[in-house]
Amino acid sequence: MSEYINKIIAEVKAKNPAEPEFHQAVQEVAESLDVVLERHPEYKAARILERMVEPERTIIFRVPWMDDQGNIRINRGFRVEFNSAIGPYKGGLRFHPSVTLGILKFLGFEQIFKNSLTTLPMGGGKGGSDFDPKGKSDNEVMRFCQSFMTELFRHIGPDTDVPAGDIGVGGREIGFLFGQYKRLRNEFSGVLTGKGLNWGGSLVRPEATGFGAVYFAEEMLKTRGEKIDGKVFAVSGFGNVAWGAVIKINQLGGKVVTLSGPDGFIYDKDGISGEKIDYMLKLRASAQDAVEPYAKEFKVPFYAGKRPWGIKVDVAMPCATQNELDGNDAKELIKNGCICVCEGANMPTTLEGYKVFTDAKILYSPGKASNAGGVATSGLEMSQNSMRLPWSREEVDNRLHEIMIRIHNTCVTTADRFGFPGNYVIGANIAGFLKVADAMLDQGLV
Ligand code: NDP
Ligand code: 2IT
Repeated sequence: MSEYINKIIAEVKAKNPAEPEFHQAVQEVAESLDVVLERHPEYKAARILERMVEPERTIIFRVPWMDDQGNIRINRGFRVEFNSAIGPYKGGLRFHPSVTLGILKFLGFEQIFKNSLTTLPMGGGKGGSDFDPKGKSDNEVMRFCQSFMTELFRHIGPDTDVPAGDIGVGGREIGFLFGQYKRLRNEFSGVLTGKGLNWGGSLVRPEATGFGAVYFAEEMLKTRGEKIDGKVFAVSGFGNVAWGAVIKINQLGGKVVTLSGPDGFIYDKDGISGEKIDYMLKLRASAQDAVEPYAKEFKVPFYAGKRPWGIKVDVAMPCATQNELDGNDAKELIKNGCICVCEGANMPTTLEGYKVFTDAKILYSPGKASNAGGVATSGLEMSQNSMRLPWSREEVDNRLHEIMIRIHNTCVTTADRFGFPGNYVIGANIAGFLKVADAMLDQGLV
């Protein structure tokens, strides 16, 4: 690695202590960009990467709310507005007790490159709270969301910053957030995506991240003359992304044999299909943080405290959370004959895992490329809101599919052009970077 890149990484670590996930995301991207910055001294001269690792704006606020027993609770809210060079800040909100500034900075940083890859005009941002939705009533979630939006509303808007869902934030939360925004602004606008179908939401948005990731896996497999039909998949998580992925894998003839939660994983050798997929929605809505009830309901084995990466499968799709697949898991997958790892979650693989996959030369895609279908469909929701015209399911799905094919091709051709054939991480990072970097050059010192 060049001295220049090592220096940037060291500075980010020194300046942002106690943010290991942010360091990890920056390191992966910065190392990929070494070759670009060597070839293009203009980016170095303008200190583009140094500017990119610093959010344009970070908002941190108090979120007081009252629980059902009348106790006052206090959480912390965040919005990291990372980069607006190619469009309004765009990215999800995460409600999970593990949320910290560092987690949201890693997610916001990744979002810059992901959104750039979608080909749609969206900048990068991320937000959320350390609020724990586990075991909360609908009324408690509503009061929390209203309090959260009572501060956030002054910082966002359809042309400024457009939040959406992520872990712990789905249709219900977007509804409460939207209602409060509308009330405070006296304005009905496309300020959030992932809205309900009756009030400006887009068809296919709930399924989009999972569908998009499977479309991406299909393209990867094609490069080796393979297809989804007949393949066995390990999926982790059981939330929104995992659900969409399981539906699409089934539609294309694949079989999913695992799901996971913070409590462990289930192994269903007959495949998760039909009513079992609908059961995933119930499991998610129960907010119990556990996948074990699936094992009881369908009488399949449950492995407490374990991850699903030791099961023999053709394709692995981590769809739960960051750093859920490490170097040992990666070796285990390869030992068992896995040929493709397609990330649905954001940064689910550690840097060691990435190295294992690259050395083994298996198909491996980073989340910022393969899970971009979610935010891309959010972009399509924004277009429909601006036109005030909804598109049909087929229209949205076709556009999503085309976007995923295009992102795949961009990753492949960019990796080739810069001398790393088959490396989707480098392809995605460079392609995502170039568009944003050029926009920043055009816009002067901002
Ligand atoms: P959900 O809240 O719907 O589901 C998240 C899943 O991961 C749940 O099964 C959850 O279990 C599990 N999980 C959460 N935290 C942990 C943890 N610390 N350890 C183990 N399991 C955990 O979220 P999504 O499906 O929306 O998000 C999943 C991933 O996909 C995240 O990385 C997210 O950033 C990413 N993503 C989401 C997009 C979207 O449009 N929703 C778009 C692109 C990426 P539990 O809740 O019980 O803890
Ligand atoms: O990580 C992600 O891309 C998301 N959570 C979706 C963001 C969005 O704005 O739809």
